[in-house]
Amino acid sequence: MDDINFAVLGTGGIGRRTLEVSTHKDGLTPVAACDRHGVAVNHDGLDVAELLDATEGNIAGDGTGDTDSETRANDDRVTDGGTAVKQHGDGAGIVASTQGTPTETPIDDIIDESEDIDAVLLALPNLEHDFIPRIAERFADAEFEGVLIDVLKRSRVIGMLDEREATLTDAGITFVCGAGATPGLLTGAAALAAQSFVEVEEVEIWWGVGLKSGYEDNRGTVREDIAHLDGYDIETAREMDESEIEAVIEAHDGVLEFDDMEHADDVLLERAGICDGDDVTVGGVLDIRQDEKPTTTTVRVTGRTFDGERGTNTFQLDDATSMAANVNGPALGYLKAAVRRNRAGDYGVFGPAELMPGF
Ligand code: IKT
Repeated sequence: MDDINFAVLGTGGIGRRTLEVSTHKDGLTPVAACDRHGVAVNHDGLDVAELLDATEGNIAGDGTGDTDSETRANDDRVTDGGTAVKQHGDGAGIVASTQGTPTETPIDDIIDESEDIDAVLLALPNLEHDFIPRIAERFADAEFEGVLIDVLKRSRVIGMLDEREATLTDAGITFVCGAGATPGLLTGAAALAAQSFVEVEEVEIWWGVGLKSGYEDNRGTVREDIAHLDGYDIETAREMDESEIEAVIEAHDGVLEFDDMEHADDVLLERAGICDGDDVTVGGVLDIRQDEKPTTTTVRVTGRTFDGERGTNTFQLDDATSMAANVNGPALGYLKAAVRRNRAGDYGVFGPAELMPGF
């Protein structure tokens, strides 16, 4: 029977929706959350409804990646160097909740409470490639023994976590990287679809997201996506102010198409022994004018069977399931799987193609 106390770093779209989804799941008790300005801790369980009410539309350094300054502020070891571009995400946030306490060191405050926490979901921006790996190191240095889990996207970050594997293992940490939708659910689906084959030739991930009403909540994700467009990278995307982001969206008539994204599904499938990372492609369409998905999210795995056939196994998400459902459900499912591993003494860095998520 699962009985898991967990914390969420970041109360942007992902952090808040994770808290919400957890209330529909057995065995998960959210006991701590933080944003740029505050922390909420209750080891008997947070009042999620009150916290969501207080933070909805009132995001403080929202943990979904809006600015370099926000990244710095979330990384409370680093004093803000003053590159601030004032943008969305500077409301009172968690401090507006009756459970919230103001702090200048939100992450350290959660680390201080972590002895009684089984798992920590890092729903933080990763607009500096090593930001999540550095957070992991801080938990290891503080002798946290438990699960860390993130929903990061970029392939190159996995290597940075692998470099820290010995430190994480020595501390007793089970780290799951890339546990959202892609990488995450869709990587895991590709790993299952590959089982029919003895050789995998190609994995194609193609996603569709409609974000009209969800745009405010997911500005950080949109910013991270823009970094994948031709002519942009993570540094330029980080420096853009809101009006520049909106100008890019406008210039594309509200529909952004991405081809050959640097998404860690490639590295994660390769490290699970399924295929060569070069044979994995990730792309998709983000439509900010409507909530309907502009295209059906599909994973196609092409390979050869032991008995000489060549085929393509296809996995599709229903157009009715939202990005929030497809990111946060799997994140909590992988969190459950990781806690089981951790309790069995299995430490180190894992990807979504190596674990079967709990439900
Ligand atoms: C992510 O957050 O995992 C990546 C985003 C795409 C999500 C795909 C969801 C598919 C669906 O709900 O059908 C995007 C790349 N930011």
